Amino acid sequence: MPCVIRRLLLALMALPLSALCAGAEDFSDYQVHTLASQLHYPWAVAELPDGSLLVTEKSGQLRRILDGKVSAPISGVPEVYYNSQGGLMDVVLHPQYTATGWLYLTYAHGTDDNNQLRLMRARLVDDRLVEQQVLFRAQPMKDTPVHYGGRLAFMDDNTLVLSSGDGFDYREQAQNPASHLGKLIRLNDDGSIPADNPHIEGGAEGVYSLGHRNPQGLAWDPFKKLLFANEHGPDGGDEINLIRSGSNYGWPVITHGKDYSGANISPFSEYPGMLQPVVDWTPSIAPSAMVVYRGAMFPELEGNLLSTTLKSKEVRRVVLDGIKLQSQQTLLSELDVRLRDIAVAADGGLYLLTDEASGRLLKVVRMRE
Ligand SMILES: [Ca+2]
Repeated sequence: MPCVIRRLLLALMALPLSALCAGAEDFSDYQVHTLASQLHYPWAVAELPDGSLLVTEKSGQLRRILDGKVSAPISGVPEVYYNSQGGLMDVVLHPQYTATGWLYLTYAHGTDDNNQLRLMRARLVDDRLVEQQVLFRAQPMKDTPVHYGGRLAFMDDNTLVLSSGDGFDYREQAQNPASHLGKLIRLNDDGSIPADNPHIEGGAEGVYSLGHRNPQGLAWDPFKKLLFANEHGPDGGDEINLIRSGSNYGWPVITHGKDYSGANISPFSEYPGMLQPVVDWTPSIAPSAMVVYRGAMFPELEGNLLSTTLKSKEVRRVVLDGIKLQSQQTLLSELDVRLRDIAVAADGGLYLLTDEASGRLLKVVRMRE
């Protein structure tokens, strides 16, 4: 039965619309505009209060985009270790940016033999970064240029969650609480450790959850007060997890994926004390970023999880029933391009970044009559 008819019937029966239709309406009547192009592997976008946009390029530039004009690189960005998946990664604004002026950047630092994920904050003054402070250095150092994680999300209490990948060759470290590899890290906005972080026996500073592989998307839902993370599995086993303080998400003890050789990584897909994903994507879609959609422009997407993907070249829409998977839908696959980031604009539109050597910043808006 078409949703609109169900709506009418349900309205007549005075049932809540959420009973059948919430979030399940088709996403249509949209347009995609190109706001900027020739961005070199852009990784993250953040909207400033004046409507201009900050974009990171993996090779180390932070640029500001206004009215289609792309600025020269903003000065004061730290030198990054640019190789393979390493480079300049996320940029997010402090939740009270207008008052505090802080913006936060993640990046790979070091050399081929000795590198790590770092988090810094700084203030932006006349297209210069000033008052730079390095707030976090993932330990121990590693010698692979991959699996950094590197995504940031603020929660309501001004604490900041940072995803730290397993470094690929170090997957067992995801279960070692003393290592930052394969963890989510929670910090105060000044980099100090929140007093209410979980107590994990032998845990490294800031560890909030364990057992992650390469978490690429983090999304805080201010309505439901829930934190979601997506991550890359190996061959199969990509996941969305609902993040609970101090919990273990299983990698590499439990997974639905296999090694790229086809070998089993683990005989287990469940284990006592390890949480199951909300969504398992086998085969892999390679999720990159994720948002919980809360905005005015697309009411049909309200509360949905939207993940950009690299391998399957789409925005994967996940509709939840409470905290359980209800349905999924592929959006924007007609773009036919690897997508690296997604962000919700102040007006409720969607920003997307394409993952290309000559990458684009796109904005998805409602079609006007
Ligand atoms: Ca898992």
